[in-house]
Amino acid sequence: ITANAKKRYAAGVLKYRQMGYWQPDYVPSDTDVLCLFRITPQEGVDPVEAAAAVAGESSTATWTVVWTDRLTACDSYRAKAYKVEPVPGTPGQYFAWIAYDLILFEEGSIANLTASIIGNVFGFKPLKALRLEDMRIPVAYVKTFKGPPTGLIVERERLDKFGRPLLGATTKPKLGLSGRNYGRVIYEGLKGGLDFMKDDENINSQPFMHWRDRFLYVMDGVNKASAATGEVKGSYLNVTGATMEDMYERAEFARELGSVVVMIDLVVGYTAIQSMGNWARKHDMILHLHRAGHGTYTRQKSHGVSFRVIAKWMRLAGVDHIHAGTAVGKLEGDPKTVQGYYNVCRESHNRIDLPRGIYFEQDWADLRKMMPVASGGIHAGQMHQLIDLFGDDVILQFGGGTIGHPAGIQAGAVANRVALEAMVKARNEGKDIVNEGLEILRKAAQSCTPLKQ
Ligand code: CAP
Ligand code: MG
Repeated sequence: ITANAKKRYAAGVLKYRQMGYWQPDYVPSDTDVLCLFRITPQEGVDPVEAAAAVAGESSTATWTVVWTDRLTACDSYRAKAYKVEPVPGTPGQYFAWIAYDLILFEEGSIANLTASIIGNVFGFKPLKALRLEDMRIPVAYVKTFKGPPTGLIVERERLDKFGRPLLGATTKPKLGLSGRNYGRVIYEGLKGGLDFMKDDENINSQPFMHWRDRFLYVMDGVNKASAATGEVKGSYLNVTGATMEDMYERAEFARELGSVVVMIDLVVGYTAIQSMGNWARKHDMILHLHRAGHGTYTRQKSHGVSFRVIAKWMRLAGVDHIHAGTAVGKLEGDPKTVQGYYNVCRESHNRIDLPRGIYFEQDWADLRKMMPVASGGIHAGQMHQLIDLFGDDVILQFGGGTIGHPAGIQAGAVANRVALEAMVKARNEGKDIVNEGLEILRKAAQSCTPLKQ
């Protein structure tokens, strides 16, 4: 920011406040979209002015008054910054609450919603940093989205698995296996006791294994493991591709082969995710969403978009599984914050819960629930922590934590299943699994060599 610009900002040359984007008396209506932004104004920029600028640029305004404003019902079209407060304990940062009239958004379109809310403002000069912390989607807008195609309740019914977390594993190494060897990993993991296996985020259709090869060998493994165990099993076939046509073709083939689930990745974009949600809804398929790339914009605490907001958008868009972090394991995450993400996925109504980062009540109007997925460097030795943190409605996914077992993949799966069942049983008997967790695992390992190993 140049000294001159600084002076202009400091002098209030930006006119958003005067233009009506700051309305401290405004009482949000039940149909408004509400946003909570964390703003870090440049030095000398008044936080209220900065909040008004965010409201302006994310709704109707540009940097100056335009004649054509007079040709619209600008009072209701303007977003309103209605509250600004310093963030406790973080000098220089402010929370800004902004309300948007429902008329500003196209029905059922994440692309349209986000083009406004995160469209221009993150590169805005008067701000050093900006973070979208939370959103309240009014019920009237929720009802214009179709939501998860299957939802966690129907998923459990289809799988016939209740009263415990589901178990999965990402096939490793991420890249390089041939179709035949890949299929063997799927069989071993499922036969050993996992409910799901999973393609990794970057496995699509590479020279060493084309997608059709993968799908054929994977489904061979799934069918053999289902026959051997008598359980419904699945493997998330990653249908992510370069075009929608590719993705539909891959998904159709997965369906023809009898897969219960297909997978896509956040990198395909919001519109593609909604289209795949429609496809899954039409064909009664479970839709798994991996979140590759999210850390580029969710990780920094003062800039970007919180994952709780992404989770809300994805519930509207319509996916059934969503990676939501672990708090233990190899990837960054604070336990309470991560629990907040899980609650966004699987509660029918979110209450305000500040320690977990839930700033708004959110009525989901019976939109189905997503199954959160815990993954990233976790293993059976953390079973007590994972169950304590996340309860039963979660998929615990151990990639390296299955395939890295010293006695092989099937042994890894056995260890995870035995650890899971021992821990759920102990919890149901009222044991203190947090403090006695390792003891419970050791006891279970006495009659299970793979777990002991
Ligand atoms: C996990 C994983 C997942 C990450 C994604 C990986 O493998 O397959 O992509 O967990 O993170 O590639 O790292 P491991 P998140 O189980 O072997 O660690 O779930 O947080 O989106
Ligand atoms: Mg991965």
